[in-house]
Amino acid sequence: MSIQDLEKIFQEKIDNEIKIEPKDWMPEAYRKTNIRQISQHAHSEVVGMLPEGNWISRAPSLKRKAILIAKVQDEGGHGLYLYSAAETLGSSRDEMIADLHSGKAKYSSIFNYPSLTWADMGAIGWLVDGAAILNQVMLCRTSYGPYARAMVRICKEESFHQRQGFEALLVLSKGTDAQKAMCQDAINRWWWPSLMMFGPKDSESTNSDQSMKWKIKRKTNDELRQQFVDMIAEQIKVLGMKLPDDKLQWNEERKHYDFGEINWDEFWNVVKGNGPCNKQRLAARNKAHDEGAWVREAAIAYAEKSKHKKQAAA
Ligand code: BYC
Repeated sequence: MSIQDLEKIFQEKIDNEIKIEPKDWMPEAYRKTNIRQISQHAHSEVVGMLPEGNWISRAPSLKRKAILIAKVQDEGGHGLYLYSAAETLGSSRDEMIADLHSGKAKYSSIFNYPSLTWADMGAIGWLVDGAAILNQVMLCRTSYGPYARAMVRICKEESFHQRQGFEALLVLSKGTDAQKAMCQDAINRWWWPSLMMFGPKDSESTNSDQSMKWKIKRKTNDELRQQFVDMIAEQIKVLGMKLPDDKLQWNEERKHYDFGEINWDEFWNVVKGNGPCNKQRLAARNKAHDEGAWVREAAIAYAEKSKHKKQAAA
């Protein structure tokens, strides 16, 4: 078959909402874009365990600790499904992890901010997982089959993550003056970085056009960000707190909330590795990887031993 025929079949599948599967022919750029996005997503899940992991030993009750452990474990699991999905495109896990650890690969900007108080656990669940879930519900319909299927399970778990975060903040918002202040302070610090999670403005987004055409992305960065603002601007009323944006206002004509300008210099600075915690996060990942070397070596040795035993018995 000629390359034109293969491209035609590929495009027809995309147009007819038929998923692209690992063994199907696909343009090299489609493969690369998926490897890029899925591996960045996997890295975000794994690095995303760090700001919350930091609070497991300091959770205020046994119940909160159990919930937080479950959430952080879920994130590790999400990373694993996503690395597996990226591997189906021909990239090895070792390669992807090496790129993360060397600082070459990107991961979500949000995880380069520090988690300073217990209220940050609520704010991360409500705002960060809230932003993640809007983006990820769309990805359940992404055109690459293994990625779309991984997202279905991930979304179910993210939905629990968001609710637990909101509930943790709700308790603080009804607490003492100090607890209320801690809740407001966490919202103030996490709001703008959460908006940055959706990526640059559409006019600056280098990958969006092509990814929308290939149905890898179903909504643009700005569309999802607006959807998030509209959702949170209503939910915050239940908490009786304020979003740190004087320009936030319902626009009757647009039927959306208007909001202030994001600090894009801050965003790009964090993406380029100069955020408050970039170095700390990569150091923690590298340390965990080095300290886990013996587990990987033991697993390989065990697999070899089992293989020899089977061969000897045959
Ligand atoms: N941070 O052309 P654009 C979670 C990069 S974790 C850093 O719009 P695209 C959770 C972008 O990569 C949730 N970099 O890109 C875990 C591109 O650079 P390259 C993570 C960013 O890919 C634990 C350049 O900027 N979710 O749920 O079309 C606890 C231009 O951008 C960011 C995902 O990963 C950023 N925020 O759109 C709690 C979802 N934004 O690669 C929660 C999957 C942009 O060309 N990913 N860049 O060098 C996506 O949906 C898309 O990749 C994005 C960006 C919407 C993020």
